[in-house]
Amino acid sequence: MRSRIVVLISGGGTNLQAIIDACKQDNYGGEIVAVVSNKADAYGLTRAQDANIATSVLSHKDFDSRESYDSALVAEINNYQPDLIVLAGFMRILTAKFVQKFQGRLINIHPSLLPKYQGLHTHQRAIDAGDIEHGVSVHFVTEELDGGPVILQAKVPVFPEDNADELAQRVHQQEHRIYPMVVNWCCTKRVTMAEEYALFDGVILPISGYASEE
Ligand code: NHR
Ligand code: GAR
Repeated sequence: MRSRIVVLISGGGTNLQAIIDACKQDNYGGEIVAVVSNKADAYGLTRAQDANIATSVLSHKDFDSRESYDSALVAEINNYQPDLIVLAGFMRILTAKFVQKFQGRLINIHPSLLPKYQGLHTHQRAIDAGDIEHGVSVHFVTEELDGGPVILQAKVPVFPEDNADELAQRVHQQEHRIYPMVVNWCCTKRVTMAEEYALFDGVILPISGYASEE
């Protein structure tokens, strides 16, 4: 049985698209049962509808606190009985209560080599710091913003003439390679979370996540 995936988005949904495409493989471990956005105009909603996936919009602007928004979000997600919740460009910080409900079943893709550059504007910050490499991390979501255990990272070079958009594009290409793969690992339980660690085939991963030896 394929794992049931709910994807949370706020925007364009190119990572969502990469996962939608991966789900078409016969041997993929999961299926997307719903896409939930906090923004009604997110283009990712169109991508989901085009793939015949259920969508819902839950705007944070209709709620007067983070707690009330997150309770409604939990209820909405639970309608779909997911095994895995995937943040794909979801731009609202989640409360501790939300995270606790789904801990170990909740992953995010963050555009930096964590623990560097938690939070926003990561590409500009990497350029401003003069970094020669940058990248992307997939991690389990915990209460600590962008602080949960890393599952996998991919690196890209930073070239001297890069602006933030060019660098973001390079990072995006890597995001679309690694996120569908990690989602599959979570669906098949190759990757799990125990305490504050990510495990791969039952073995604790190092802080930078899985490193292929091939
Ligand atoms: N929630 C928790 N508890 N833990 C994490 O690790 C989370 C999270 C929610 C989202 C994604 C994250 C990222 O990859 C993520 C990880 C939004 C903000 C933010 O500041 C920061 C990090 C991330 C997502 N959001 C503003 C807020 O007030 C709103 C910004 C906006 O709307 O543009 O929520 O980078
Ligand atoms: C991605 O680059 C993702 O890493 C980043 O937003 C983009 C979403 O693109 N996530 C965050 O910055 C989370 N705060 P997409 O909507 O095209 O997948």
